[in-house]
Amino acid sequence: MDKDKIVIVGRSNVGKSSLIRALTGTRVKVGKRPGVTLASRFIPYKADYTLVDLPGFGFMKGVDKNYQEKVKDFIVEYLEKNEDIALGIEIVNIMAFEDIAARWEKRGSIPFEIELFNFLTEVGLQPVIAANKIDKIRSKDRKAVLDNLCRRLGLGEDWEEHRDTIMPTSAKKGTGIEDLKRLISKRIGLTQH
Ligand SMILES: Nc1nc2c(ncn2[C@@H]2O[C@H](COP(=O)(O)OP(=O)(O)OP(=O)(O)O)[C@@H](O)[C@H]2O)c(=O)[nH]1
Ligand SMILES: [Mg+2]
Repeated sequence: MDKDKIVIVGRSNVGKSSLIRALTGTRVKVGKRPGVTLASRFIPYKADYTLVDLPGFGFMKGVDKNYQEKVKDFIVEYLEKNEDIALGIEIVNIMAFEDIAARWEKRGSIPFEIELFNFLTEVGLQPVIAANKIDKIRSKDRKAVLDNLCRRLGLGEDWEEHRDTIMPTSAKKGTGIEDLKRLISKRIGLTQH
C-alpha cells in the first residue's frame, strides 16, 4: 500500500482543522467548541498526498461517552497499523500545554501530549509537532515555552536544535505555515517547490 497519508492528531480544539485549512486553503469545519470534527476528513495535499483530519482525542461536547471511546480506539488502531501513513503531525496547543503538563506531572502521570508523541514514535511515525496557537504567547516568552516542550518530550533543553521535530505555528495568523510545509516536504522526501 502506498504511504500517502499525512495524519493530523492531537487533543480536541488544538487547531487541527484550522491548520489543515492554513496548509491547503481547504475549508474544513473549524469550531469554537471541542469535538467539531467527528469523522476523519481527507484533504488532498501536493500532488500525491492526502492530509487526514482525525477527530480530536478527549472531551467532545454533546457526544456520547461510548462513542468518544470508540473514536479513540479507532484512531489508536489506525495509527498502530500504520499501513498507509507517510508522516504523523501532532498538534499541541502550546498556550495550554505548560499548565496541563505541570498539573499532570504533579499527579505523577505523563501528560497526554507526551504520551501521544511517544506512541507515534513507537509505531514508527517519527512525528512532527506543530506547537500551535503560538500567537497567544508573547514573543519574548516563546523560546522558553518551546524549550520547555522540548525538555518535557525528553529531547533536550534547546528546541532550536530540534527544528526538524518542533515547529511553532499559528493557524490563525499564518505564522510558521510555510516553514511547516517545508518541513513536511523534507520529512516525506519531496523535493522543495
Ligand atoms: N489564537 C489562535 N486560535 C486558534 C489557532 N488555531 C486554531 N485556533 C482556534 O481554536 C479553535 C479550535 O480550532 P479547530 O481547528 O476547530 O480545532 P480542532 O483541533 O480541529 O478541533 P476538533 O475538531 O474539535 O478536535 C477555533 O476557535 C480556532 O479558531 C491559532 O493558531 N491561534
Ligand atoms: Mg477539527
